[in-house]
Amino acid sequence: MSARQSQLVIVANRLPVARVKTKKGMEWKRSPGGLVSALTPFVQKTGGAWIGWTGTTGSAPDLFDFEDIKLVPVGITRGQLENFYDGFCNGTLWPLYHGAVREPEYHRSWWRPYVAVNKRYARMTAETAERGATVWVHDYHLQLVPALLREQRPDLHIGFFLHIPFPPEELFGRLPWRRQILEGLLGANVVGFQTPIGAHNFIRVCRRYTDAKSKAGTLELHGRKTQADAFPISVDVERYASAAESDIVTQRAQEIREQMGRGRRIILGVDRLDYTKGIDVRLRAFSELLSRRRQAIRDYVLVQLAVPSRERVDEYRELRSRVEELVGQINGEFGDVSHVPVHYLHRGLPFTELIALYRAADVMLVTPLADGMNLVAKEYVATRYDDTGVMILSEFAGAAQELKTALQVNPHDVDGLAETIEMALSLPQKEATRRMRKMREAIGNYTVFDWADSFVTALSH
Ligand code: ADQ
Repeated sequence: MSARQSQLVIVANRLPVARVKTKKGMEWKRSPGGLVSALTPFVQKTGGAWIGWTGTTGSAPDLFDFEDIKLVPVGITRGQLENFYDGFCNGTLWPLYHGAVREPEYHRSWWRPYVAVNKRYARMTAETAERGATVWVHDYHLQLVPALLREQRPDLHIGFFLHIPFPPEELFGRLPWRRQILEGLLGANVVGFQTPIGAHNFIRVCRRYTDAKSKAGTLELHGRKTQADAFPISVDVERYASAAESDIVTQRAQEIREQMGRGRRIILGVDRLDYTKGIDVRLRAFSELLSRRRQAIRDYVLVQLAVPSRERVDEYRELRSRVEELVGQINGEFGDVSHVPVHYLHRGLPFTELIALYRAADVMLVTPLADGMNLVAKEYVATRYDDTGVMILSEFAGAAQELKTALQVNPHDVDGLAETIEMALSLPQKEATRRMRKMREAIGNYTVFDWADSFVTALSH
């Protein structure tokens, strides 16, 4: 065992840092994103460790300290990247857990590397955790780690949180390795989900496919107990709200409005370019709206941001082509030299630019076909400090459980979505304010820090 062990260990697919090129050469920089900023203070406070992949294949660098966190890099080979990550994680689990919106593929040649990589993470965690330490494992890439770790280190408090939906029995039951996955998760003391539905689905399949018995949210297998519960993730509400009120963002939002055309209504979509996010259906709905309201074409503009994602996977390359073709069709059919109906950006934006867009948008379109939570929905609400703006939200995003006064839609229904966009654009101000105020109350002061706190507290009981 290593001489420097830790009292709190985070285990995630990725490390909270990435190697980036700077003027001084290659340097490690903290990765953007809510999860990293939520967990960092916890780990720092306890002098804890974070185990994860660096994002590049080949041999892993030695462990190193970064901002008071001990980082333990896990090496992934090119073959594992193809079979474990692109294959089993993103070709089997991702579509299956998202309601099989794409057909999941089941290959034994993907499963074996999944087991091997999970074993490597478990071994490295066992070497890193102090006696009686708390270990928090994240997401669908590492579902076997809790039981593998428990075998080696029964003294640990092990928690697992799933960031994506946990599917219902009729879907989960298709997985050839369903029992192994469930027994893997049941190695944890606490298994957390984004919504109560996820926890409920998990308890049901454990009763059906394992020998576990359940009572009031607790499962018992071989005399060991696992609590299954919902811990909805949130955002750093204060950070978004104060950025939204800053002069620089206010000015930039005003500029965006002017550039888009004075008086024009701005509709915004912000997503990772993923087939679960419903970007293509959304574009078809916008096209439908324009064809119904030809006299008002110049009144609206749709801004769609799409962060590049999983570009090695065929499905994702095809999705990109389909989305870009649809954008081209809409602009070709409804645009003219002085008006472009869809502005499409295929890249990540700096934080202040993103917030300025949230502030400039009259209508926010969040229409995933399935989504664990969807942080974009909560980010938009957090930036509406003046209760302005309207949000259209998919019934199938975890966020819909909390943001009940959003205009909720079935994201598969092109006509319904076109009608809801029209309704959003003509919603009386008073009604829009009432709805947004309720959403802001729903998020309230429950931040991503409270989320992390409540999970760690549940784990320490
Ligand atoms: P994701 O599927 O990645 O997360 P989401 O929750 O929407 O989805 O988070 C996306 C993040 O990327 C947001 O913070 C957003 O601001 C940012 N982003 C998107 N487009 C951007 C752009 N063009 N420029 C800059 N930033 C951009 C998974 C699950 C979700 C769950 C989260 C957290 O799929 O359901 O909410 O984990 O648990």
